Amino acid sequence: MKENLKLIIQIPCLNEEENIAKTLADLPKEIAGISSIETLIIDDGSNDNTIIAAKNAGADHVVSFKKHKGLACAFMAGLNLATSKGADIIVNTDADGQYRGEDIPKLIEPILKGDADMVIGQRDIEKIKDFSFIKKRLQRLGSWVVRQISGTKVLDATSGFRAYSREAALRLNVLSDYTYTIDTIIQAGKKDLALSFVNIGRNPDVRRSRLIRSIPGYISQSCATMLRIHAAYEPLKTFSMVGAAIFILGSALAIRFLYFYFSGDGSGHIQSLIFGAVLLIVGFQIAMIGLAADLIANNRKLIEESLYRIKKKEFLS
Ligand SMILES: Nc1nc2c(ncn2[C@@H]2O[C@H](COP(=O)(O)OP(=O)(O)O)[C@@H](O)[C@H]2O)c(=O)[nH]1
Ligand SMILES: [Mg+2]
Repeated sequence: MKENLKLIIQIPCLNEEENIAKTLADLPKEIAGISSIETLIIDDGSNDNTIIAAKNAGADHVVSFKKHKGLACAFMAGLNLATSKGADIIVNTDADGQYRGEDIPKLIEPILKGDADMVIGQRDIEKIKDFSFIKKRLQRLGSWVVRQISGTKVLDATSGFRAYSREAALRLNVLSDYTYTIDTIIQAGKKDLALSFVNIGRNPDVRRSRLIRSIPGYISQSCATMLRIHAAYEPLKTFSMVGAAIFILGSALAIRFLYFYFSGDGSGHIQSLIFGAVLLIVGFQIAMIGLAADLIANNRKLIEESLYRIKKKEFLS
């Protein structure tokens, strides 16, 4: 890696007037191997005095959305801004002090060593007293699903405490407006970015989570994200699997009908013949949609490559 490395620590905020000063004060002022550390606050249209509090507490860069846009949007704006300001490494942390500044050197170490593009700080979910039994089970199940989809070894998929190399920051494109945590892991897996994991500590919650307002809402949002991102990167696989399942069911019904037909009892099974034919058509159509989606996904790959090259040039100056 080059010398004079710049680390930017970004903190997306929504109404964090009360916590931001303490969180900023907890961040390390120097780290071996890093020549400058700057902080970046992305205020998502807060209606309290988050911006003033952050500026008073010495934040280096503060951007503010006039209107609330969602955490994923703030996260992406942070990555783009940090890279435009010359960051070689970007750390994302929460404003409510859940994560510990003292863990940042450990978090960026795999990037400094040249071993990783993205590092996830993993909490020991079972030991978190603030998480209910159900939330712990869901976190583990969710991380398992993300592991299957992304082909990575992530254990704490929803951790927001992460480090990104400049390369990863230029490559990731989050389109959802709610969560970026799952989306970025799947993208890292699909884009062959090198992922590392480090174990981190955690401070007790100072307030309720604003992201997980209700568990059913959170589950449905997360499932939708996983489905969409999986379909975006593996469209042929996703659609042809669904299409094939329906097609096989239709074929079974058609074979059943043919059996009766040749046994001389065809007229009594017209209903199942119609149902079978419908399933065959629907299954085939879904597989065809997969082909169209695959063509669109190829375009996404080209567009992402162009965007990467544009950003790389644009942020160089
Ligand atoms: N930009 C933005 N940040 C948010 C939003 N909701 C929460 N945050 C920030 O994201 C971080 C994590 O939020 P939090 O409510 O603590 O959720 P938790 O991770 O489940 O504890 C904090 O820094 C919040 O200020 C939002 O809608 N937009
Ligand atoms: Mg929190």
